[in-house]
Amino acid sequence: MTTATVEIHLTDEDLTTALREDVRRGLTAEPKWLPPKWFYDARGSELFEKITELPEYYPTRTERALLERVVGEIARIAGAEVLVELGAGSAAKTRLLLNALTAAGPLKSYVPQDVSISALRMAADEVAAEFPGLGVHGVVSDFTATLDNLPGGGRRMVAFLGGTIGNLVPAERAEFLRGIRDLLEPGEQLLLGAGLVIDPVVLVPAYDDAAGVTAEFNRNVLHVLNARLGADFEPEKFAHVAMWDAEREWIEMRLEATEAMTVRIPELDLTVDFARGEQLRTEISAKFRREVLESELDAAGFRTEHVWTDPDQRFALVLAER
Ligand code: AVJ
Repeated sequence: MTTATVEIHLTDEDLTTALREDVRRGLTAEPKWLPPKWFYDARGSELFEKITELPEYYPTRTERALLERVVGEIARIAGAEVLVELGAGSAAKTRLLLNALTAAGPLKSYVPQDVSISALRMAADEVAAEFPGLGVHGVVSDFTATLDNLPGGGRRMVAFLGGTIGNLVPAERAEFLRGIRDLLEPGEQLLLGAGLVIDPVVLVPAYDDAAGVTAEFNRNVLHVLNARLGADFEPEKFAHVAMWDAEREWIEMRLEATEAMTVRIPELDLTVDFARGEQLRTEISAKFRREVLESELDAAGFRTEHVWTDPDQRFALVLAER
């Protein structure tokens, strides 16, 4: 049986150092904020999986159906020897791509990247078992920190699916796209999944579901701070807020203090005051117009080869070439 290899460029200690820096910066800022990557401990990842199954949360199933429909076409234009998947997580949509790319031709290896070693190990082993003959080489790293650890050699296609590009603020997004472009050789490709701007009547409930799963996911970041930094947040005293920023065209998730609170974070030697009604920003999820996607890719040095969308124009898959 073939086995997957996993290379670790991110230790638990690195993660704690990054978390400490982010929390100090974000919670001493005005207004307060935290980066969304800290939602995803084991519980947060489980809650996210539950979100993807909610009736209101259309992005995952829309992207999946779209990918199912066009993956053959993608594979025909692609000709990739190596599929690199950023933020692979459980690699749920990857099988579709791997099936199509192996059927179409020269795919030799799959390189899943993720911050979570446990998710990556499992996904890499499963794919290796399912696709004998395919080399599987996982990379544990933080793609917002560096892309340097991703291997070269073989014609690559980098896949960044799920609409996670929208969780980066515009400046981070530009830097990230430029980083991928710099990593690639001419002729190599990026496959990007991105949520499109749609009616807020559909959009907002996707981030504020009736069952309250997204609210729990949002509050999970406070549980993470309690567990990893010894903070004494009372998560149930924070209310979930999801709002559409029509000007910047992004959904913003916030946690609103339902009463005045003082939170201690002993490992940072930090005390943080919340006024009643004060909001802490925990995530942006930007939605795009097609032209904006293409112009941002162009600015980063990519040429858009093809854009596919679902019939309701809620989600786009873009194939771009360096
Ligand atoms: C990680 C990009 C898929 O922004 O839609 C889900 C995370 N946040 N519900 C998104 C999320 C709230 C999600 N992605």
